[in-house]
Amino acid sequence: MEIEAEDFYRQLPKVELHAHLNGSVSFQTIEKLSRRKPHLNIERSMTAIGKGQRRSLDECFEVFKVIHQLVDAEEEILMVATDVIKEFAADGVKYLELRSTPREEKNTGLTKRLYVETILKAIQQCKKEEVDIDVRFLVAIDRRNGAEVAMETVKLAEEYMLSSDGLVVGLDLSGDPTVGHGKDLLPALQKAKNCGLKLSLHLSEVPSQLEETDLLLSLPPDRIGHGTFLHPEVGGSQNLVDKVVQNNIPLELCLTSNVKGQTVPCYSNHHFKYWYQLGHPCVICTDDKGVFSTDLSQEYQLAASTFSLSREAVWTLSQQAIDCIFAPDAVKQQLRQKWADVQSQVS
Ligand code: 6MZ
Repeated sequence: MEIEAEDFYRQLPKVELHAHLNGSVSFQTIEKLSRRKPHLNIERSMTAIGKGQRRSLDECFEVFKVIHQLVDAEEEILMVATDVIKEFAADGVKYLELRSTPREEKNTGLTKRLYVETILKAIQQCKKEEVDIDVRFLVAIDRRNGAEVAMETVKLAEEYMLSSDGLVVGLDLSGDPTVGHGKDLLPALQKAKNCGLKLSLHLSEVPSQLEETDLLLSLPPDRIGHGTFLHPEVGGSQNLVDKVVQNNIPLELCLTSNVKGQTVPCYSNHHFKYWYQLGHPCVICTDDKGVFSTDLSQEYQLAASTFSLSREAVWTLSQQAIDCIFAPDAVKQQLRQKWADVQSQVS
């Protein structure tokens, strides 16, 4: 007898490669945080976009500001990071690359260094508790903060890449895509690449970034976040597609995030279809599971129902995500074994 769809997707072992820490905070954790700061008067609609609701991308970025107010001290970062890791594990995620922008908060004594160390502490704590998930960290650059901060962030990331026992594996470029230009950040990104940090860059999340995308593809990055407007059917270009294909750069695709943030009009118009049909490596991800009220099982299920993927195709999709992780080959081998073990149990 075939197992129920919901159980199938939850039991499917999964890889999550595009998850922003503060966008991934669940409602339960937000409630705990709100109780600590009742003066902020946080309501549900301020931190999460419910079913059927949409916002502009600008409004989404306002939501992150509210969450940042709730999460501005060491203790809160530790709580948020451990809760998020455990929630991903409960959803059947076996390997997670979490990303977050180091922040300093004068009021609470938080420094960027302490920020990174606290996330690493959460990862180590979960490991000690034998939570069944391998977690790595990508240090994020918020493009709004400009070239100087980007360079400082790269130095911090490099330092922790060398001292964190393999937990820091790379760098993320994110933040409001309508602010700033990638050319200013190129030296920092180039430095990161030269010192061995893997690069995941948000590219063409909004239209009219063709020149920036072309420039940043010349690095080239190791993975692309979103890439919504890369292909010619949505105003991108064949030249950009060719560069992505020739360099075999995997795309991290976040269906609900793009639909709720209105950069994609509906699920069936999602660019997953274009890249999947091309046979190009695509990894289904959540982006901000708290803000967009989703989880990775649901995202796989939505991709399957929208694009008529068989269970076998879904299984292959989750398995192929292993090839795109930033951790070394030995970790990929362990994960492949894990997938094989689960497959032999269910069949
Ligand atoms: C671009 C995004 C994003 O870093 O404080 N972020 N950047 N596009 C998106 N699409 C919706 N979603 C999240 O997590 C929140 C930060 O992640 C980035 C933004 O910089 C946001 O402030 P952290 O853990």
